Amino acid sequence: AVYMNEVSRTFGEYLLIPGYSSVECIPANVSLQTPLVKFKKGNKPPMSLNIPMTSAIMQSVSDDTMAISLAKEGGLSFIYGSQSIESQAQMVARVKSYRAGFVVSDSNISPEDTLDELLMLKKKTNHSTVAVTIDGSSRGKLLGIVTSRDYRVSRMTLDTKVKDFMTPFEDLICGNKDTTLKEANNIIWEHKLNCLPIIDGEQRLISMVFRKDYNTNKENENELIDESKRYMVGAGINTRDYAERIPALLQAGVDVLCIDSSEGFTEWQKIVLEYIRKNYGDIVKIGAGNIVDKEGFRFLAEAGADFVKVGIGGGAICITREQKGIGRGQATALIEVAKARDEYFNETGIYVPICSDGGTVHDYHITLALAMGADFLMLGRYFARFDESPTKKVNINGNYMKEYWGEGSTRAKNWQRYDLGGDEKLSFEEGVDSFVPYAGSLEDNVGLSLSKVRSTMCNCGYLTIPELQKNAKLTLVSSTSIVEGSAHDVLLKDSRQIL
Ligand code: MZP
Repeated sequence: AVYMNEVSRTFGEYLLIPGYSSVECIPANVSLQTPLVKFKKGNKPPMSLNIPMTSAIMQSVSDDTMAISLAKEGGLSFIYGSQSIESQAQMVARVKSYRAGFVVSDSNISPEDTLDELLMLKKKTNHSTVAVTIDGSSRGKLLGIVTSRDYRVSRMTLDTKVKDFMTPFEDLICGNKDTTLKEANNIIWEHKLNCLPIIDGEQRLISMVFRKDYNTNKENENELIDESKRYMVGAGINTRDYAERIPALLQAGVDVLCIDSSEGFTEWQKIVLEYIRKNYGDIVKIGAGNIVDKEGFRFLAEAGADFVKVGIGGGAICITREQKGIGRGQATALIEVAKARDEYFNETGIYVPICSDGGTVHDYHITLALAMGADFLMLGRYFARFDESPTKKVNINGNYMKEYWGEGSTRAKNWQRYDLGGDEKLSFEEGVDSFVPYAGSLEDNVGLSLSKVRSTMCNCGYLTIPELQKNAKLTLVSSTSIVEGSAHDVLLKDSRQIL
């Protein structure tokens, strides 16, 4: 056997040392833009993220609602692959057919409002037509559907009430008052309707969104949009049904794929990467993984991966290390793979971005991962806590929780992610079914986490991720200095834990 002399370490064992900050080094000047896929020296990456965050390829994390919300903040979701090809492709198509726009009003518009009021807004913003929709995240009941035919302004008079130009429930092809937004979107997709659903929550319109062809007066400059103003979205695939799944996802408009596997240093992944290159050349972008050492990185980079995912056994719901005794501390894995990525770049002139996947617990871990060389992160537990994740919010002993389960749990039944060939189904679990504390909206939380990342970068004196990667000074911490680092030797008045 070969013994690795270095101890396998986690993020919690490191801290950043602050450095000199110039007066320009303020959070507002920090850019978090980062490459998503490989590029040649001297060229610009063909795809980048505006913030270094992607959401995990998991049933309990990444559906179309999550994808739209995260793209609005500048990150990217990989829609989970442990579902039928058809339903995964539908989720992708829904993200792609969602029109990037802006919210004019959050609460003041009701079905009693007249078209006149809508037209006033239209005039103010110099737009030709309007569509009304919720801001993407609610799973409320459907009130009605407006088709493009119905919302043409010329058909309406100034005193038409909003509710009068909603298609009545009875006229819906297969929806009714209890149809959820998800089901409505299915109807729209299935019948190729050019329309946006009007949904309530409380039987009221919640927001108005102007469609992509309008000028916007409130834009999030981070929004992750390709040229036609559609949000970018990724999707997970497996090494079994890829030849059927990939064409369906591409047809639905997916921007980037990722082979989703608990252990990716395999010939199976090479076969899928070769399939992509043979059939689609370099046009289709695909990530691979997960690996935890330099050999794994090199294997996938040489096989043609557009990015490589790092991390085995560090996920919050993961019990792979306990069950099988494989894995590596996330920090140690990342540091070694980042070095291998840089060596590969020096040798070949090709930069293959790496993604730190799993084990991010505190916001400062995001900055540490970037400093250790990650180009972006993939997070599961983090996003599972938000309104936008697809799971139930439940009240447990007075506290709200969201469900979060692993892809290796019997609940997910994602055998493809774990099997090693043959016909055997999973014989033991590698993941758990759990709750995580409910934390509110994605927008608020991502905003807060990234403000911490930006201010730490400024404390260290860096305005970009590449500068941080190149120059960061990191130190190991002893267990007693960890104690020193949180409130100590005082009696807390408020004992709530701040995560
Ligand atoms: P975390 O952000 O919750 O700590 O970790 C999320 C990552 O854990 C996922 O992106 C995936 O790589 C990994 N994962 C998902 N399911 C399991 C499992 O059931 C798992 N073991 O390890």
